[in-house]
Amino acid sequence: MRIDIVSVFPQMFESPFGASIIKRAADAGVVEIALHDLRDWTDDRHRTVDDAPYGGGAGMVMRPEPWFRAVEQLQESPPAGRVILLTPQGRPLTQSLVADLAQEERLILCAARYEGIDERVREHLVDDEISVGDYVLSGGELPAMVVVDAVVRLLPGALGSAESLLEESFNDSLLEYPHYTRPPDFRGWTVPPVLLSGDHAKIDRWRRAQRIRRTAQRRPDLLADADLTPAELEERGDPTAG
Ligand code: 9D3
Repeated sequence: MRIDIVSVFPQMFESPFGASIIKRAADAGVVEIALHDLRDWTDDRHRTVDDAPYGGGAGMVMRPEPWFRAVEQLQESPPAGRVILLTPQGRPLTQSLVADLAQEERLILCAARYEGIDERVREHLVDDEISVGDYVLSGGELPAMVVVDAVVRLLPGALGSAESLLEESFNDSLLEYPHYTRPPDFRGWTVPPVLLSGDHAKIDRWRRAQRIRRTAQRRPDLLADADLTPAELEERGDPTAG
């Protein structure tokens, strides 16, 4: 996959992308990431990317011209990219959207700053608008990094094979079971005896029960999508179960 990122702060991406899985994936040729400075597509001496809002009001609005010039120039070289604007008004990023993005040959991520972006960019340049959650950040750069991290780890060859196997078994809408390692007694806090029993069927049952319990307690919204057996639904007291 090729990923182009357009931002007035392209340097923000360098350190996170120079470490961890994204670096490994780039080194392995799984992904190619190109950073672009939006100001390179301005035409005035001050490389201005914003202007006052029509209709008045506080704050500045990002001008349309640099965005159109940037994205149209990037699109001149194939393959065509899916153009994504990171914005608080976008559709929430979920693992299913991430999996969908991971199918693309190329993404063009637009990370904006300032109070807003000229509406014509959304209407006529962008294919998708994505938000990473209902809290206020100061720009689209961190959200773009979140999208890149979540997508790249799904690309074939990005994870080690052990990690890839784990990935498959965890896409079932349940939270993880509790993990323990040595020592068996740390400051008087002991490891659940079942994990030391060597009875793997019993351990599997315990972990499964822990996952369901934990999901019900912390993220009941996820349970609706979880693949529970009729017996597990019965235990949860679901009146629609078996
Ligand atoms: C304080 C300004 N807000 C007025 C209601 C609007 C606003 C504009 C720009 C709020 C945040 C931002 C910058 N954020 C993003 O560009 C952004 C974002 C976010 O803030 N939260 C979650 N996902 C995203 S994706 C892009």
